[in-house]
Amino acid sequence: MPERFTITTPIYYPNDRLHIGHAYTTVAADALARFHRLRGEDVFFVTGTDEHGQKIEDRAGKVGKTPIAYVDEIVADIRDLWQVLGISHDDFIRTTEPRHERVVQEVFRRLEAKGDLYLSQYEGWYCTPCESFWVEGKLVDGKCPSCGGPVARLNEESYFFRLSRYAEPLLKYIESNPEFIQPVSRRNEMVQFIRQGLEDLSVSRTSFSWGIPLPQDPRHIAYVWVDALTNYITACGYLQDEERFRRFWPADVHLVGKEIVRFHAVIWPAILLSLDLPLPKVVYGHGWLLLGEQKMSKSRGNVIDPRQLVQRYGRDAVRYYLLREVPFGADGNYTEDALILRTNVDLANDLGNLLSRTTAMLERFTGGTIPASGRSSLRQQAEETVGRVEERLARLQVSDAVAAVFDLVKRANKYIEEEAPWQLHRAGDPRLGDVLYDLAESLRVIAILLKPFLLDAPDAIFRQLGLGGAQDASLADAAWGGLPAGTQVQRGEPIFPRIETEREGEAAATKAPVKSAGNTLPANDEADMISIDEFQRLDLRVGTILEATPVKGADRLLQLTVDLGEPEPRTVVSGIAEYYRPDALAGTQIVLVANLQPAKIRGVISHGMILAGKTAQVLQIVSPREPLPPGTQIK
Ligand code: ME8
Repeated sequence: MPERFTITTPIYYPNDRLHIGHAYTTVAADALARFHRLRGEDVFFVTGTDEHGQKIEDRAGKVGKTPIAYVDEIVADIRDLWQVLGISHDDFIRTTEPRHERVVQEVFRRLEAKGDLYLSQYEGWYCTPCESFWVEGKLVDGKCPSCGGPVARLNEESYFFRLSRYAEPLLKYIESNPEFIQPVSRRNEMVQFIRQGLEDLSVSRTSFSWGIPLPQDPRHIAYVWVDALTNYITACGYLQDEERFRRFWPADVHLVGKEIVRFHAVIWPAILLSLDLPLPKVVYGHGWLLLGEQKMSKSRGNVIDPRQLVQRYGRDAVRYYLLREVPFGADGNYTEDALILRTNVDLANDLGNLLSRTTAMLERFTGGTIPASGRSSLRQQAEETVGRVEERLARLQVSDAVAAVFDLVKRANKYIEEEAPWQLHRAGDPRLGDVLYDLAESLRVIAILLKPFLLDAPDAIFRQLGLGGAQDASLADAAWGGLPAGTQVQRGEPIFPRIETEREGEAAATKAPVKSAGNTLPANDEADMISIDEFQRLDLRVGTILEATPVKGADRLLQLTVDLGEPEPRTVVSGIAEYYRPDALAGTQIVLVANLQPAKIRGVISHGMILAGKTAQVLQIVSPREPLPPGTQIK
């Protein structure tokens, strides 16, 4: 029997449309689920919706709908969103389903049978957006300590769960299972919280009706958090399919946002202890996506719609950004600029160019046939990358795992520069075959390792390598050497076209000198000025000089070989020989006018012109302040 892996997301409130904060958790859980499937494990990945409670009842009332009609619409929208993002959940649980209502009622019976349920009076505060009870002393300036929103005074009859009884057993459990609450900072918070002592928890309400009635007293409805947390065992088959339940429970990972770790790492395990059920292996509380300084949240209304981003940039770009940008566990700022930059640099430039350069060189040098390989220079790094991805995902370091794959992408790009296959080709060097095989095989391994994270790119890479789709490839197939010699590559479209932004126009505008009274700068005549459109006709790009050699019979000229991120480097003739020694130029970054008509200079065809500043004494090549990927456009 294969190993099994159970992973859950929070079940989201369908009180409003979801935003990229929810997509963040769900895409991360999806990546982990896909990774374990890639390893051949039997995965159970569950997400769903938390549909009861006062918040939903109030919200539905406000728009004149019944709660169920209200949530039905939003739940349909949520299911559609997960489809748009390619989420591969095995179950979608709604707390309004009969299978769940039965389990919640039985849980209440069992808590009572255990002596953990008693009737009393709740007097204190309630935060409806968080669906949380608070004692006076915990409020901050009279507001909810979790979301900062207003709280309401409650005074009603309620059943209580003897949470206080479980403080000691919980502390012991946390101590002997250091993996249980992650990251460590959240574990420390929880330990501190429990050490202060746990009060019994109010677990029923009588002042509204949208929820599951307690079997022992139907005037009371189950506190929505007890209802919601129970979803995890319902989905695994508790009290319905004991065999399935034994197989999939306890969950390996409850992935949640940091604000609800308390419910998952204190209340939920206490309930499970009372039910004599095993506790989840890991509760991981990740950080927040912020918009400016603030948490993106439905109640604040400062939200970004993931669907729009997918429409604009594609699902792989959005998934990549969510998985890669913020170190998993920490908070991070969302900006669309960062999404565009990630896409252009990592996906279009690094990954996309590696594929297009590799397939272009194969077409040119071998007629598109994957050559046989003798010695490999990338094998070791590729093998280490597989290990690194496994090890990082085992520790739920999702962004670091993605970064490990892109380190291999970068290494392969560097390898092209180092080995200069076009020179090997020119020289008839037999190492050409080894180098080209290395590149194509690395791409195959990269595509497999990307399968948990990206959905379309791995297939596209496989197809361009002549391997059909990537859907059947498993992690075992990432072993080096799986690409058969003789395979015919099929060069295709760029897998990630660069995203051109509307702001290009603005950037160009800032380059125009500002005319003002008393301006001492040389003022341009209107007639001398060019329009943005004219400026934009210039294709200025960053390049890296690979090699510089003197041009025979011309003292002032150097012949440069420049990497512009294209399949083959460019030859450029430049009048800088009096200022730079050829051997000092390799590795220097330059700015090239890339769409200049080719010109023959002293018998050498020059494809472009590099920019430099010149005074009477010196000449300085224009370089970006910090290195940029070859091919980066200057705007
Ligand atoms: O809390 N950044 O549901 P919810 C990162 N129904 N993640 C975010 C986020 C942000 N800005 N905003 C939301 C509930 N999330 C309960 C859960 S579970 C038994 C019941 C994600 O709709 C994150 O995972 O308020 C957070 O914990 C969850 O959405 C809250 O979703």
